[in-house]
Amino acid sequence: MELTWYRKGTIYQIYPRSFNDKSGNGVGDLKGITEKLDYIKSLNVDIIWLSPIFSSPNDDNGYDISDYCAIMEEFGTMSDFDELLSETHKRGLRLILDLVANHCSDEHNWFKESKKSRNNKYRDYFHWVDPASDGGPPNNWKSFFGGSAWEYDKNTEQYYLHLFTKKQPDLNWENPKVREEIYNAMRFWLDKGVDGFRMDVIPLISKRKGYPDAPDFGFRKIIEDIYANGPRVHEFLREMNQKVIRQYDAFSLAEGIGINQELAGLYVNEDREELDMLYHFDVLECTIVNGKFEEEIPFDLVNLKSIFKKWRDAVHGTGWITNAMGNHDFARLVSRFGNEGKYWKESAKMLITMLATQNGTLSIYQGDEIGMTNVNLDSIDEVKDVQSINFYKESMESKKYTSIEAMKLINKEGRDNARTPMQWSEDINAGFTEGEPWLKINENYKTINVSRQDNDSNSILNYYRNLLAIRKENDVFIYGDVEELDFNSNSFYGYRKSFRDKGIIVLLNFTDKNYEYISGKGMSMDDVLINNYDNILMNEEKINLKPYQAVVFRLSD
Ligand code: TEU
Repeated sequence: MELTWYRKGTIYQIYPRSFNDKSGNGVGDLKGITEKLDYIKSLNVDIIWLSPIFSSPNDDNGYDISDYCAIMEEFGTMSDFDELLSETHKRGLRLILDLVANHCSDEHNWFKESKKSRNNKYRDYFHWVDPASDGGPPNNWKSFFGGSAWEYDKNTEQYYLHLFTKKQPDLNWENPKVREEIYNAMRFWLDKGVDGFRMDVIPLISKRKGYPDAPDFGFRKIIEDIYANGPRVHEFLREMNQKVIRQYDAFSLAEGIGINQELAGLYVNEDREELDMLYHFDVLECTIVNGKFEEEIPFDLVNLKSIFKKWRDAVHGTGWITNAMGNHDFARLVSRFGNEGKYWKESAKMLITMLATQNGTLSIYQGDEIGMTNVNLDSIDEVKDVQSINFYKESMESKKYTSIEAMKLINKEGRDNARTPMQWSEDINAGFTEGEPWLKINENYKTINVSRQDNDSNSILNYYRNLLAIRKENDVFIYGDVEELDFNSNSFYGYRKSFRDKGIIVLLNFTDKNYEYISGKGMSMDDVLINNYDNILMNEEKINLKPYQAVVFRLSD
C-alpha cells in the first residue's frame, strides 16, 4: 500500500472540553488548543482529531449537534477556529473534525421543524413511525445509552428513532435532502481547509426497511446485524466519497462500530472508494462482551494478539486501519491495560510501544502521553457523562445494583475517566482553567502532569516523543509482514516485522515479573531502537525482560 500522509501519520485526539481553557469558563476552548499547538507538535504527531466543536446543547458533549456550521459558544468563535486551523497548518500538522452524521440534536432546527406536524417539510429528515398496535414503540430496539430507542411525540402521535439519547434523533439518510445537507456541511469545513473527518458511528446511517425487531442475541451482535451495516450504507458512503471527500485532499476515518473483520473490506478496500481508514473497536472492547457495565471478561493477552492479527490480515494490501487503545469513551489506557501502581511508567511506555509497532495509523488520546489514570468520582453528583448517569438511574430503578456498586462500575468503566481535564502542571486546577472545572480534576495532578514530565528525559512524555520520532523514520513500524513469537504466551508479546529491506523485532513483557525470552539471536545492543529501561540483560541465548519491559531492535539486513 502506498504510505500516504494519513497512513504514515499519528493521530492525536483532543477532547476540546477537557483540553485547555483560556476563557476561564471552566470548559476547554479553541484558543486553548491553539495555545498548546507547539506542545502537540513536540509530540511528533501529525494529525489532530478534534471531538465535536459545533453548536450543541451538550446532552452528549457535542455529539448532539444543533448547527453543523457554527462553533459551540463555550468553545469560542469562528475566527478562533480559523486561527486554530491556520496555526495548525503553519506547523505542518493536519486537522480533522468529528462529523456526527447519524444523528443530530433535538434542538437542531431540522428536528424542531420536523416535530411541528406530520406535513412539515422536515418531517422525513428523521425516522417517524406509527406506534405498535398496543400503542407502544414500533419495535424492541434499545438505545446505546439505556431504554427504548424510540420516543413518543404526543402532538403528532408518532415515535421517532434515537439510537443514542432521546436528544439525539437519528437522521433519515434515505432522504436525499438529508444527505445533501450533510455534504454541504462537510464542504463548508473542507473549503476552510480542514483535512478530513472522523465519522461518528457511520456504519449506522442506513436503517433496515420496516425496522425489524432485534432477535435476542446480545447487544454486540444486534449492533452488527440490526443497527449497523444497513442495506444502503455502501451506496451512501460511495456517494459521499465521490461528491465530497474526493474533491479535496482529505481523508475519512470511520468509527467502526459494528464492523467485524469480514465486513471491513467493504468499507475500506481502496478500490471501493468509500472510506479511507477504519477505527476498529475490538481492542477497545476486548474485555467487554455486550456493552458497558455488563458482564466483563478478564484481559487476555493471547486474545489481544489474535485481534491485532485478524485485523492486520483482514486489510493487508487492500485497506487501512488505525489502532487505538483509548479514547473519550473508555477508561484510561494505563489503568485498564497497564499497572497504575509500581510499574505505572514502565507499563504506559510498554503499551504505546506495542501500539506504535502495529500495522496501521496510530491513534493516541490526549493525556495518555503523560500516563493519566482513571478518576475516582465520589457520588453520582460528580458524574457528568450521560451514559453513566442513565446507567445509574436504571440501576436504582431496577435495583440491579446498589448505589455503591453502580458507582464502582462507573469509576471502573465510565467515560468520565478519560474526560477529566488535561493535567498541565501542579498549579491550581492542574493549569487547565482559572474557573471552576466542568468535571472533577484527577487528584493525582500534582504528580502526573505535563510540566513535570517535560524536562525529565525518563518520563512517559519524552518516551512518546522519542518513540513517535523513531516511528516516522522507520516505515516498518507502520507496515509490513509480521511473524509472531511465542504466540501462546500470556505474559509476553513478541513479533518480527519486515518491510522492504528493513526489519525490526519487538519484545514486550506484559507482566510485573521478569520474563525470559529464549533467543538473543540476531539482536545486539548496538541495534536497540527503543527500550523503556536503562539497559537490557541479554546474551546470545536469552534476553531477560524486566517487568513491563519493551524493547525494539533493528534487525541487521
Ligand atoms: O460512540 C459510539 C459508541 O459506540 C459509543 O456509544 C460506545 O459504544 C460507548 O461509549 C462505549 O461504551 C460515538 C462517540 O464516540 C460517543 O462519544 C458518542 O456518545 C456516540 O458516538 C454518539 O454520538
